[in-house]
Amino acid sequence: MPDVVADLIEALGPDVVRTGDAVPQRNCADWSGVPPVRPRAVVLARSVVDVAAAVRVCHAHGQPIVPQGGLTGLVGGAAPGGDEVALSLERMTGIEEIDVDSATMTVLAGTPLEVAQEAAAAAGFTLGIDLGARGSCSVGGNVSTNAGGVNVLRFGMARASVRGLEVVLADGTVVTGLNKMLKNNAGYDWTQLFVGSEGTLGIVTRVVLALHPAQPEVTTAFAVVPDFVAALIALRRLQSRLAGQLVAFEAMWPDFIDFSARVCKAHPPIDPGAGVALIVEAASAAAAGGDRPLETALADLVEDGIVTDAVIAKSVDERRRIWAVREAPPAEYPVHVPGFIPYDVSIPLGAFDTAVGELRAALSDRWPGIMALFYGHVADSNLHLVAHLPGVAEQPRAAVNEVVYAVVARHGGSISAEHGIGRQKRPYLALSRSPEEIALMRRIKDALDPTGILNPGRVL
Ligand code: FAD
Ligand code: LAC
Ligand code: ZN
Repeated sequence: MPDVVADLIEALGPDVVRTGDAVPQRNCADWSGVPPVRPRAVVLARSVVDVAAAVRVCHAHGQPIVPQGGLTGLVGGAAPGGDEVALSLERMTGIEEIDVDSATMTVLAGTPLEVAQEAAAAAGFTLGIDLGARGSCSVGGNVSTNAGGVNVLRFGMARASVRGLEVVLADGTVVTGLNKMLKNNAGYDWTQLFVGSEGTLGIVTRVVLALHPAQPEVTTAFAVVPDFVAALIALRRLQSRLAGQLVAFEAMWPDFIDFSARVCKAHPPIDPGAGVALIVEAASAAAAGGDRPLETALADLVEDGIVTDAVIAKSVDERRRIWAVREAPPAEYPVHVPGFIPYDVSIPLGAFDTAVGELRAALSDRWPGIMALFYGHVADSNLHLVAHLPGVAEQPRAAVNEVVYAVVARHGGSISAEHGIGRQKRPYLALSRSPEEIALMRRIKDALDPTGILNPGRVL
């Protein structure tokens, strides 16, 4: 019987199916830092027809498949094993339609997020998904991980932007549900089942995204508060003053700011010292002839002694430089701290400050000199932590996980706020989900992928 690779080549040709030295290096790893592994083959699908054909062949052979988008995932979900076939969507790019009346956009799953954002803006809309990896990550990857990012406060997680999907099931069946309507309760909303399923239930090939009216202007501020308690007071005050106009509220602790400035050369516009730095962004009413409500609200917070100092970006370039303080480190970790251990936990906001203190103490007690950078989308209860032991070739990933997740579990948090479980967090799923929840997930997986060929070893 011909092997799976021979059958794939026969079905799709050698330009689509690459093996051996013809496997591109980029398809051998994702951003999570797991060592690169060359998969058995890479399928560079050109269309949903190619995806369905590849999945059918793999299904017939019981061949494991790892779906790949932009490969910016941080949990090893798209990093291939040597016995897997990587199914890459990177050639399946393009905006198929912008429906102005429905305020939706239909895109091929491999489309880079930034391309979709720019197309939405050109048509007078805003796309509700945004994250630092926007230039490289794909819309299909954003959907498959239910990505969070910097605008969740205003627009929700990726799932809130999904109106319809086309997916290829584990046996190669194509299911097309390109719904554009806000309301459609005709039976189960199966599309949401695939959102955040990390490639374990099906391959996403097309996405209908909800669009929002273009924001005429945003005001971006870099502010400093003495501590996290003040950050929470500022958040609540801004939320009530700006009534739904708050788009981003990011916090960065001193170690992160120091790394950003010293290592990435992204200097903050004001020195936060020992305080917590914030990036706050809000839609402004200036275009409608009003004032800049964020500016006024921050001035009041300074007067009340809650915010120590704040600057407002006065130009596109100043805005870019403020965001660079937040976005440069995650983009540069692999260069400066190879083997870095990233976390995207969530912690109830009331326990956040205590948990940050406990995490910092527990890590430095156990590993004196450890680098621990704290930052995050704090309005979403989402704390990022990046840990790295200087000069250590083999980072003690499992031991650091134990220390971090013990604190998270103690405070009733989640081991993943936004990046997902992938391979790297799989052993810890039970810290955040009950046995009954995991058993339900297993039943869903078994129903949709009974032979277990889709992204095995991820999530479950
Ligand atoms: P990949 O890495 O290619 O894949 C991710 C997972 O989805 C894998 O399990 C893969 O098998 C599966 N998959 C990919 N495409 C498909 C498909 N079409 N069908 C089925 N399964 C598929 N994440 C956040 O949530 N918020 C952030 O703020 C954020 N910031 C980041 C900043 C940087 C600098 C980096 C490097 C990453 C960041 N991430 C963030 C993580 C990552 O960018 C997101 O998880 C993103 O959604 C992954 O998209 P991707 O196309 O790169 O997916
Ligand atoms: C960020 C990624 C790490 O927010 O999720 O920078
Ligand atoms: Zn994030």
